[in-house]
Amino acid sequence: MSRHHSPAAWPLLLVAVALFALGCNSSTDDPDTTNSKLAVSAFGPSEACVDWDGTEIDTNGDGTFDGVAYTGTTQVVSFQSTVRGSDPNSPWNDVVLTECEISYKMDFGFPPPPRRFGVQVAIPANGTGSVGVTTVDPNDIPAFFGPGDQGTIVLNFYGQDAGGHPATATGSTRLLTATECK
Ligand SMILES: [Ca+2]
Repeated sequence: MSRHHSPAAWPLLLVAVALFALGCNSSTDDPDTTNSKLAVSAFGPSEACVDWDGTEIDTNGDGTFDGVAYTGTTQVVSFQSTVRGSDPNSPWNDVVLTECEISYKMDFGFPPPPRRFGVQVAIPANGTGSVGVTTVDPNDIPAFFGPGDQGTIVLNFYGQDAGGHPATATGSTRLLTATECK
């Protein structure tokens, strides 16, 4: 480091440092997160229909119904990547999501507990991806869902891009209940 900077050079140096700091702090070039912004673009089906009363079943094969089976809801979640920054199509911006956390907000009454589980979905830079997710666990239905219940299912996905930077995506879908779901 030179000891011979003239005082007149300091203002220029300060401007350079300030510009550098701005560049680091802007959302376009944050080195700690991926440049691939992930949107949840669709749910298929668009809503989670919970068959709250289940289906009567014959568990012991004697020809009469003696139990109830519940079917959870599965939805395909689609993602869209939009890469920001200077090198939009770099494969370093390809993302793999590996974890999903689901929480529930019921309009009335108690929600089922949150769930966290592994997923595997690749979303190329500026591309799309999709994954099937069990949005309502069948084991939660008898305890938490009844006629007319409605709510919102919130899904948080976690993963990283090819450069190891954390990546996230968040989406939500409506939950409704019925005695018959398609
Ligand atoms: Ca039913």
